[in-house]
Amino acid sequence: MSHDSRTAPRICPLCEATCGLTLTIEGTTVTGARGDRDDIFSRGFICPKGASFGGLDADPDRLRVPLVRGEDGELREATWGEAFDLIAARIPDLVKAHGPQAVGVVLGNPNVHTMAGFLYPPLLLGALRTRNVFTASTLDQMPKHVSSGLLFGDAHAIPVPDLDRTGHLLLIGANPLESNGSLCTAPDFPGRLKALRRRGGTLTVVDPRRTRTARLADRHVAIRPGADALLLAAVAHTLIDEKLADPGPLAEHLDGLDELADALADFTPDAVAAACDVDADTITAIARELAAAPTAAVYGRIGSCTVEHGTLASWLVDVLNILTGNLDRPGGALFPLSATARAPRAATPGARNGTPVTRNAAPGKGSAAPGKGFALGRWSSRVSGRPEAKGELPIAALAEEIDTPGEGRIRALVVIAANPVLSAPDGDRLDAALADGLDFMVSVDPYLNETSRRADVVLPPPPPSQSAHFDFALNTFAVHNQVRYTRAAVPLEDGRMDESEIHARLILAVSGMHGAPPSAVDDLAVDTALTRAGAPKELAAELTGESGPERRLDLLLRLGPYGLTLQQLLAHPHGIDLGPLQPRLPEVLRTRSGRVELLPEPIAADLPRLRRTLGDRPAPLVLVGRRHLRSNNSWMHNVGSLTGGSNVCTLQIHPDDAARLGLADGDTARIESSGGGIEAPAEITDTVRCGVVSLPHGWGHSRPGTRMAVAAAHPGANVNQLLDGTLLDPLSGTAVLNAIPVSVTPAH
Ligand SMILES: Nc1nc2c(c(=O)[nH]1)N[C@H]1C(S)=C(S)[C@@H](COP(=O)(O)OP(=O)(O)OC[C@H]3O[C@@H](n4cnc5c(=O)[nH]c(N)nc54)[C@H](O)[C@@H]3O)O[C@H]1N2
Ligand SMILES: Nc1nc2c(c(=O)[nH]1)N[C@H]1C(S)=C(S)[C@@H](COP(=O)(O)OP(=O)(O)OC[C@H]3O[C@@H](n4cnc5c(=O)[nH]c(N)nc54)[C@H](O)[C@@H]3O)O[C@H]1N2
Ligand code: SF4
Ligand SMILES: [Mo]
Repeated sequence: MSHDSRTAPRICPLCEATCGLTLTIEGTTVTGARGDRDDIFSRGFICPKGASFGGLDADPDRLRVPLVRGEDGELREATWGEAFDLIAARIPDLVKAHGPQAVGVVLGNPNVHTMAGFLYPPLLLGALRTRNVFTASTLDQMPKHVSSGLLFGDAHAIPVPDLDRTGHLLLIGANPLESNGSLCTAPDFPGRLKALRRRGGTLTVVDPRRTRTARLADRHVAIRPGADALLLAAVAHTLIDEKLADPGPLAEHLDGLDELADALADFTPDAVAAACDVDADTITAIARELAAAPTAAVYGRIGSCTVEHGTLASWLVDVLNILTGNLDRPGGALFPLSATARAPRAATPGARNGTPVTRNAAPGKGSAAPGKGFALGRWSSRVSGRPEAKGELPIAALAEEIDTPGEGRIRALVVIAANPVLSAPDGDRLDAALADGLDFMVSVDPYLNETSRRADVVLPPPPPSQSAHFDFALNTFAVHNQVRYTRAAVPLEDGRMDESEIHARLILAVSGMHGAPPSAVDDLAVDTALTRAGAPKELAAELTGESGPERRLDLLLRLGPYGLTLQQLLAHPHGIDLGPLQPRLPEVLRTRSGRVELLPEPIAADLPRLRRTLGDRPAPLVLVGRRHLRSNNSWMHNVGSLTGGSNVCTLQIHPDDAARLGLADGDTARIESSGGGIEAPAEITDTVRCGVVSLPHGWGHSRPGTRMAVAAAHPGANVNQLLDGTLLDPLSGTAVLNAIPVSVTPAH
């Protein structure tokens, strides 16, 4: 280490595991990253992405200053003043001329990994009053939100498996050994699964691929893709049929148990076996194991969400947790309580210093007060009439909302931390819509990539070393209640703007308040939060912090269930342990009945669609996705240390299928589906089951006009070009990204 070398803690923002890192810093450059052994949650764990923090942080292709499109149509570097002046000159006029729906907003995945991405988008949407809101959720977990909204009345009440205490984990369509977990924040997920086995627990993995996670399991069920809802329905049926269903103390909060039994009557193991390609005995065994385990948790992720019956599968996951008495009990699936969650209604004003008020809420007694419930389809998309879910429209419908003429068409787009040209279906159509169909587009993005290259203004946030970090969203899915905050490890470089300030100035610029100080946005947010919480306005004067976002964090902590403060977090740089997950029913319930509604009407109405698939002839070849540990969606292919090796865009295919189709390892394969065709090298492997091929997503970096040199050198193919965006899970509007019928031939 040189004389000016120092270390600083930094929570890793690169995936949902939220590991604590110790950065080594020389001058203002991050030269190393290791796992922080003192971190109260991650205890030293790190993965290759975290270890490459320095490389990602210092990527020379990161934009340093805003880009603005000139008269000549080319993007050129500009000052922050010019960039916001242009936004203020264009967006309010478009709204005036065409109404609020003329502005669309796209929010991408990294918003869950930045403070700005949590604190400001709600205010942006409030200012714009547009219904044209699209996020990565409709490529991801929206089915789970809908299922939780219907079951519990709160789309954000998502139970997470109690990984560290469960006796049995049934894991469906998730590969945490590559993804490090999702909707289940658990640093060192692999170690936690191994610990489960060591303490005598068991793991069942349902996945058409023999993944690294499946290889850890006691039982791997290589299901036919897209059939999980059928499998889970048959497991639920078996529990009921064999009188193994016992919700235990949950029973007093449940509505619809008898109706559920009727609704699932047709889904016997024998009836679903052929469609799942899983024999009936295995299905029965899964049910019996689940019922017999001292505690168990069912957990489903991408492979159970981004499929035709994603909401049904997501609902059935929790139906199984409920039927086996594992919902809301230690070792089962529980609702985390984060430090910035809104304090439960039973909150007592005396809560202070890390004692959660929920313990005073007399758990297990009767029903919660009736809530507002959860409504679906309060409005629909203009062109194909897709219902909203959670205030969002399907991102697969974004292109048509731009390129279809008529009243209410999107004419301006604000894209924050999203790359839908690669991550959403039919990027070619969306790309053309962005190029030809928009009057104005803004991207808040550190890179000039496949999507931001179409923007008229690109606003680049600073690299993560120069940003503070707090996990507002991910702590609500954590397997252990805890709280950690890290300030920027390196001062903001000259000419940079903090992402929070970018968001605040953007809000002012679109809402006719251009030129007002960004603190006005934070002051307004503080005031609103105090009003909503019924807290005294004087609290605003007590808040501490160096910046608007810090003061807002302080406020949310103070209003939160543990009554913490920013100063306490700063005094504990490795985090504060808030204890294992606790039962929280009935206080989490927001249904109109104040009860868990086991068979909500929209679910009951969708079951016939599932039942009809029992008679379908399965497609001979279907496509599924996959993730690689050294990658993340579409934006991490630009760092040399993370690319290459097995992190490549190949078509994985079973040897029998390859032989049948005349493909040798390394041959270029042509993959076609109803939406389009692409080519990729074949990788012959028996880790995919027969009848299934797999391509990773986030590739296809071959478009001109981007500025990501490493990625462009190994572009890969965009799997989402196989889709035309019409195939959705109807209840959630989530794009079907797995179990796509395809044909594969050798390319000529
Ligand atoms: N076929 C297929 N498609 C998929 C999936 C799949 O499994 N299969 N997975 C889907 C899933 S789960 C998701 S979540 C989506 C993700 O899709 P998107 O939400 O589009 O996310 P990314 O592809 O990760 O792109 C993130 C963008 O944010 C930028 N960015 C990175 N860091 C920051 C930052 O700190 N601030 C800002 N403002 N921007 C930043 C990156 O440069 C990039 O442009 O992809 C989906 N697409
Ligand atoms: N390294 C890395 N980590 C990531 C990401 C990344 O891109 N790379 N992305 C992050 C994001 S945004 C998310 S949402 C999470 C996702 O986290 P996970 O859900 O764990 O992600 P995947 O690795 O895609 O695992 C999905 C699994 O489902 C399987 N599958 C596909 N179709 C089906 C099906 O029909 N049924 C069943 N049972 N299984 C099926 C696939 O073979 C795959 O193994 O990962 C996050 N972490
Ligand atoms: S597991 Fe996720 S949070 Fe942990 S170091 Fe790797 S990328 Fe970062
Ligand atoms: Mo995701």
